[in-house]
Amino acid sequence: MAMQTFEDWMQSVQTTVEKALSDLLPPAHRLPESLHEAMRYAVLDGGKRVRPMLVFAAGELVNAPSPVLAYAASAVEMIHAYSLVHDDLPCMDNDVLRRGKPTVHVRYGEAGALLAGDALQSQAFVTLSRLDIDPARVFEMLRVLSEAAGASGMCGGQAIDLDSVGQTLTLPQLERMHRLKTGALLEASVFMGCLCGRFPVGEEAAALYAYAEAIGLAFQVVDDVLDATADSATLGKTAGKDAADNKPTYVSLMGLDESRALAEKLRRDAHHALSPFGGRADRLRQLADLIVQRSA
Ligand code: GRG
Repeated sequence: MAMQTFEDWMQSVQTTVEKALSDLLPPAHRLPESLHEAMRYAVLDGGKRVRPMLVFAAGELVNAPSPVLAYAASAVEMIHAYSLVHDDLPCMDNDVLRRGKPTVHVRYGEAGALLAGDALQSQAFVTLSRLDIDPARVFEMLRVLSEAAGASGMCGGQAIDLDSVGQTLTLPQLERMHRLKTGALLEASVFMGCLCGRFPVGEEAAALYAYAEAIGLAFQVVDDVLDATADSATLGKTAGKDAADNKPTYVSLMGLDESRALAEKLRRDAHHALSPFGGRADRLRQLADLIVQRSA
């Protein structure tokens, strides 16, 4: 059978995940309606769904069942959406545009956005706890996702980010911040996908760790380049914020050309890491290309 094109595969994952998210989130008409509406507004009908696609691509490598992948992918996307809602709040990045729409606090107020983010985080773990598979595997997914989201991952990176405004960071310090803030959840997406099937061991496990690390960092290097070069309409969020907020970025530390070269090197590292899988890992390779070559 001919392999589905990457575009068709992306479309089918996006459709599957959109449906799963809609089913797994509380219905908008259930009380308290404003909270449920805000949760759905934050998650549905927007975003590139890069993390869910990583879950599916990694899961397909280990023959994981699609319905299980849809739950795992939805849980990761709920955590990601919650982080965006909280990051956009006036006490953090103070932004009014996200995914081409007014941010959640603009639409539902600050308290509404805070609560919607909190509830999305809980809903992610509720979702995983409802998986009807080996409980040991569910436990491992809960551990992987909570570690990636918490103080040793995304929240820790966000704290360093907030403390770094107006500071000069060294490249290793910048890399550490991004590995936590952005990389941890992207890496977890790969591992969550693998946990939906039989997690690879030995050389293959090491290959996946190396791949996940490379794309996690590449994503942020490209994010810094796009913030400096793309416009708000293309990004669906306010462009040029890093420089306006005096934030250390790859672009401010290395310049545009070197940042682009670094992203390309990380893309090649990601491809190289997957060599033990041969052609079986082509979706993960295509996702590495997408992450580095994207324009939004
Ligand atoms: C508030 C706990 C807490 C954490 C926030 C992820 C994050 C940490 C902040 C988001 C700010 C930001 C723009 C980070 C750069 C990388 C990033 C996560 C971009 C947004 O992810 P995309 O491009 O977004 O995958 P879509 O909308 O496509 O899902």
